[in-house]
Amino acid sequence: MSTTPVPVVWSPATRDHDPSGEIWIGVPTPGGEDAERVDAILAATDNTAHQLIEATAHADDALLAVHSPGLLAHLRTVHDEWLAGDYVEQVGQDRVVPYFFPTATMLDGLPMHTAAAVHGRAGQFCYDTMTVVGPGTWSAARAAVDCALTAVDLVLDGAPLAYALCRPPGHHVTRQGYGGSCYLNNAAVAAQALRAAGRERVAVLDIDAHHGNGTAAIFYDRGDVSYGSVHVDPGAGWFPHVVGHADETGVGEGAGATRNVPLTPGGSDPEWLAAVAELRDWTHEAAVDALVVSLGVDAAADDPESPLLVTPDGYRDAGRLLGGLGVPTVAVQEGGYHLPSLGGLVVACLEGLGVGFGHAARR
Ligand code: SP5
Ligand code: ZN
Repeated sequence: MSTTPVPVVWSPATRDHDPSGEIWIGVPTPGGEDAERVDAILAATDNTAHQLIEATAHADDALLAVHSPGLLAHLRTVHDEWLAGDYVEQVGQDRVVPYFFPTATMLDGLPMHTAAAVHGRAGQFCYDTMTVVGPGTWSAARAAVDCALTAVDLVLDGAPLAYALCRPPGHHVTRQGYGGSCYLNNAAVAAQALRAAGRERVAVLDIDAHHGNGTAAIFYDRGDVSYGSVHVDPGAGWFPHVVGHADETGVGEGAGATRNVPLTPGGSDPEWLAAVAELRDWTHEAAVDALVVSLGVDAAADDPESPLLVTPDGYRDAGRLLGGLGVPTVAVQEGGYHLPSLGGLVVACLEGLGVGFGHAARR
């Protein structure tokens, strides 16, 4: 068996984002999507099984292929505008936190003008109160995209598997809306970049505990990029609440190219791995040229953000199942918030993924 290490693409700038908490159900809470996550994952890698590679800067093309110019401009400038708007002095808030959301129900058919006030504009792009923007948010989110695109380059250059240590995560970001602790959709950018490089059919398989509503929405009407996800059932009350149900299967050319497998809270390895196997078989039938794995490890038993009870062995087995597709694979970090176990879970999944490609297995 080969001992080729798995490339782990990271960037020091992914530490720049410091949400300093989140507003949840109206209450400031500690959050959990913190910079320490990057170091927890780095600390679990070793230089036999993994090769650390620093991300290289990539142009905005791939980003503009999945996000609106308006969203990118907003994220790039909104914190500076917030500082200029005197909110720190007036209300003591140095993070961009929306309070007003121009939803379809609010507009009720009226044409929308862009809000003049920054505090009125934030909710045009951000759909929750948890996903705040601070001074380093753009730098980190943009660096996470560079991690994903550098991992794509490695796979296009022949690596069977590359892992992007993206932080902040991305799968909740739609074409022009961010939320769920995510700002730019790293996995969607990676999938689109693989398509742009000539891979005819790409699958995104999302094993984060939450439904990746952003990725699902971006590719919902497309047949060339399929989206499959196992996640805690939004119908049982979990984020993202209104989407991620099993009856969402795609539209138009994308009909049949979306598959959601919602799980009952409390589900553990047997149920979760059965769902991963179902997604694997479904993807196999689609004969894809490349795979993007949205690798969230918040389905783990210790994780504070989900009621699923997956074990490290479960994550290793999930990696094995997906690695068994034998398709060039970019794994992109999504959620996972329990710092003591986070790195081990990621490494276990990568180990399983690598087995499918003849990487060294350690157990
Ligand atoms: C990428 C990802 O995993 N996003 C998860 C977003 C879901 N968060 C919704 C629930 C927020 C509750 N947070 C309570 C904070 C206690 N630390
Ligand atoms: Zn999640």
